[in-house]
Amino acid sequence: MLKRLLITGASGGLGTALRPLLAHLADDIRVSDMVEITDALPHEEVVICNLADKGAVQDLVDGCDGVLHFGGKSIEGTWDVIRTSNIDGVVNLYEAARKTGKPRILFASSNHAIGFYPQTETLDADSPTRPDSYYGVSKVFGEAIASMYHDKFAIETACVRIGSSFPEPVNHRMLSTWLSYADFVRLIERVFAVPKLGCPIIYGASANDAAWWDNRKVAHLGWTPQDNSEGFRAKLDAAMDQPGPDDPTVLFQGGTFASGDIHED
Ligand code: 15L
Repeated sequence: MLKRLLITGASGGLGTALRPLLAHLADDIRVSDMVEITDALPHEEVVICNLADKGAVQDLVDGCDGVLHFGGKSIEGTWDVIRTSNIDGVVNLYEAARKTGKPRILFASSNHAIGFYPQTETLDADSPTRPDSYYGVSKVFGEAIASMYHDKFAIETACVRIGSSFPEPVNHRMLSTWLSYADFVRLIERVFAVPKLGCPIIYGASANDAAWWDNRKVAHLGWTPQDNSEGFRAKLDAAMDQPGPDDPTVLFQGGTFASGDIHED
């Protein structure tokens, strides 16, 4: 059990959905975001913090032995925005980790680190990255920072390439990428429980029949996802047309992030 778990990006989609399910992980939970946290739970200590502010991030991480790093920009943006939140932000986090108690970290990477692969390919932890956007590039960078701080300073990180973590899949692509909240919580539990974590690349998807990703190289974590998107297929078929063969949502693993244009300032 952790003494103090820090959850960054606490007001974002994942932070908001998962926080009520994580109270059992630590004696104390510190939640942070750059915007107000309006739904803080009684057991949560709230710290408002901009990840681009190096000094503030050091104070934020100090005293924590675990970090769930959901903070930063979670979709494509201009380079200025991505650089500030996802490049500077992640460096500030790891510098703070190095200078404080070297907490174990779960880094919310993304399928957009490999989003340019065709949906016909199965990937595993050793597949080279193929980012589909500035956002995807920033996730590759975050994984590289995690790797360097592991090799140099023994800070352990689970780099989770999250697929689509929502209450249910909302389009046909998500039949392959869906990660249920319950399976994500099971993964978080394993990441902080396993005696030796290292710095593995983990694909964050449920046990979907339509899977593209193979997690056998991280079997030592003992994570067994239990949900399957297949139960939602009939509902999706009834709600929308199947996309055509040239649609980016059936060509690329990252879907429309791969076909999207550069976001200019
Ligand atoms: C992500 O990385 C995003 O944060 C999320 O909003 C979804 O777009 C997800 O990927 C996805 O690919 O479905």
